[in-house]
Amino acid sequence: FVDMAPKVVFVLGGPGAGKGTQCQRIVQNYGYVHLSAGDLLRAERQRSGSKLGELIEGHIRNGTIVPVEITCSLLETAMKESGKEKFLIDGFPRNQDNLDGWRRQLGDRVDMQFVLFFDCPLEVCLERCLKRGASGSGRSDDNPESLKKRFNTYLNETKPIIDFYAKSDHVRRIDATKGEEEVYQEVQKIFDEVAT
Ligand code: UP5
Ligand code: MG
Repeated sequence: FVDMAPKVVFVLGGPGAGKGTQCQRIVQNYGYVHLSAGDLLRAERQRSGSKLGELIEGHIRNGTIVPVEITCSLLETAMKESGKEKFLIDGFPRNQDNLDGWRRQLGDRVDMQFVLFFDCPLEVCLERCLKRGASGSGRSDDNPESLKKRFNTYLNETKPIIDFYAKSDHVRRIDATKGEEEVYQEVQKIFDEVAT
C-alpha cells in the first residue's frame, strides 16, 4: 500500500448472524469494499487445483478454520486489486492463528478501526442457515452436521477473539436478532458516528 494505511473494520458474529447481508448494505452507503473471507475461500476452492481446493472444502464442511496464510493472502490480494482504502473484512479473524497471522502479514500496514459484532443467539443462526440451505444456497455447510461444528468453532475459537477486542473497547455490538431493516438502522448509527 503506497499512500495512507487502509482502514479496516472486522465484521464478526456467529454463522448466519447476518454479516454478509449487512455488509452489502454498508457498501451502498459508506464507500467500503466488502471482503468476505468465506466468499474468497469458496472462490479459491473453485479456482485452484484439487489439492488446495480439497483442503479448503474439508475445512468448510467441518466448520474448522483454514490456515491463516491462505486466507490472509486472499484478503491482501483483494485489498490491493480493489485500489480502494476502506474495507469491511467479514468473517475474519476467526481464531488466534488468524489474529497472529494477520498481525504478521498485514497488521502494521492497516488501520483497524473497530470490530462490528453481530450478536445473535445460535438458535436464531441455526434457523437462518437451515432456511438458506433448504432454499438452495448451494453451500456445503448449510446442513445440521456442519452447522453443529461451525457453532462449536464459533464458541470455542471466534468468540474469544471478539472478547479480546472488547477488552480494549474496540467492539461495536449490534443486536442481530431483529429484522434486516431494523438491524441496519443500528448499523447506520455506528457508521454515521464514525464518519463524522
Ligand atoms: N438473514 C440475514 N439477516 C437476517 C435478519 N436480520 N433476519 C432474518 N434473516 C436474516 O445471512 C444468513 C441467512 O440469514 C441468509 O439467508 C439471510 O438472508 C438471512 P448472512 O448475511 O449470509 O449471514 P452471515 O453471518 O454472513 O452467515 P455465513 O453463513 O456467511 O457465516 P459464516 O461465518 O458461517 O460463513 P463464512 O462464509 O464466513 O465462513 C464459512 C467457512 O469458511 C467457515 O466455517 C470456515 O470453515 C471457513 N473460513 C475460514 O476458514 N477462515 C475465514 O477467515 C473465514 C471462513
Ligand atoms: Mg457470510
